[in-house]
Amino acid sequence: MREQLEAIQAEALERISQTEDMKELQDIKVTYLGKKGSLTGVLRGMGKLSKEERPVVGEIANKVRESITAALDEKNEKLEQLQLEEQLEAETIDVTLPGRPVKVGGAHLLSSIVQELEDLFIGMGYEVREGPEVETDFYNFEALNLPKNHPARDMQDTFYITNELLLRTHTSPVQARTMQEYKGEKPVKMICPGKVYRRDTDDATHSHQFTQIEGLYVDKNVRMSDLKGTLDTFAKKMFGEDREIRLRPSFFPFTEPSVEMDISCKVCNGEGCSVCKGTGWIEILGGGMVHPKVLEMGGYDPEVYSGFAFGMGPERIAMLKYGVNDIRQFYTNDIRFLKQYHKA
Ligand code: 2NL
Repeated sequence: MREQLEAIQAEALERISQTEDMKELQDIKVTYLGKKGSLTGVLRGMGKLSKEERPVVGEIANKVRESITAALDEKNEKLEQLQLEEQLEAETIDVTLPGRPVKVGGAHLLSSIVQELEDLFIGMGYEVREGPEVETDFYNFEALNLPKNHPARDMQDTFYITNELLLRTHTSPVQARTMQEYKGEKPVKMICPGKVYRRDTDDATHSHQFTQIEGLYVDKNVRMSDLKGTLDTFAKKMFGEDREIRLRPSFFPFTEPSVEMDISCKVCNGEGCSVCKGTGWIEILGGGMVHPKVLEMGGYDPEVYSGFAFGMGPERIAMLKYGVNDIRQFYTNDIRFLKQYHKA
């Protein structure tokens, strides 16, 4: 029996030393130490041994088991280590490899300009307010001193939805709504940016939908000089400290008196060129002192309150500032156009 045990031990250790495979190692363990394994088989036969032989053979058997178990454990550990090293090798990442570039979008030129204008007026104490694009005839026209059949309504060819509902032709209804909301109880100092609609045929300078920003300041003792100072500050911040402004008399139904503002041409510095059509001046916006009837309809007593208002088109501002020559560029989304104005 001793030879038998020693043979089993030798065979098992040999097989363990030969294998390089975890699964095979597991099989070897079962073959020798398992319930139906060869060592187990020999141990079962120990019952037939004499009383004297039994402890001697038992001790040998234990030693054999221990040595096989130790060899199995050692090999197992070695194979696990090997496997780990292989895995680490295979999964190595090169942290010095440059990353794949991520494509980042950017704001539309028009959005950037509107943002810039908002920041500028917020800096002068204005609040930014928005309102509906589908408006009532009342807020778009009546409240702005444009009663039904008023000839000036023709100036703004309107998209009507019903007799009373329309697409707003300017952002002024937001201001009319704000005055009503404030009930003549506190000053109004606001700008309202947003989309407006007019029944125009699209070409290089017209779009049936465009953007407007209007400003309104209503308080006690607001004067024309306040409007001039505000517009001068705006012009210099937007177009450069070296710009001059001038106000020309004009007409709007909702302001009296009304003005249009020009800035001195940056291209020729007032000398006259093709951009300013030889005049040295470029028209930027319109404005004036809020008409007493508009104040009254907004709930402000024109004997106590006065105000100024102005309106401009961000598309026009952007076209002048960046030399864009076709308003349709803002809406046709040619990526080559849009990309030029993405800040880094
Ligand atoms: C232009 C001219 C203007 C206004 C807008 C206004 C609003 C209220 C009362 C009085 Cl609530 N006026 N807005 C006034 C004058 C001119 O816009 O050329 N815009 C592109």
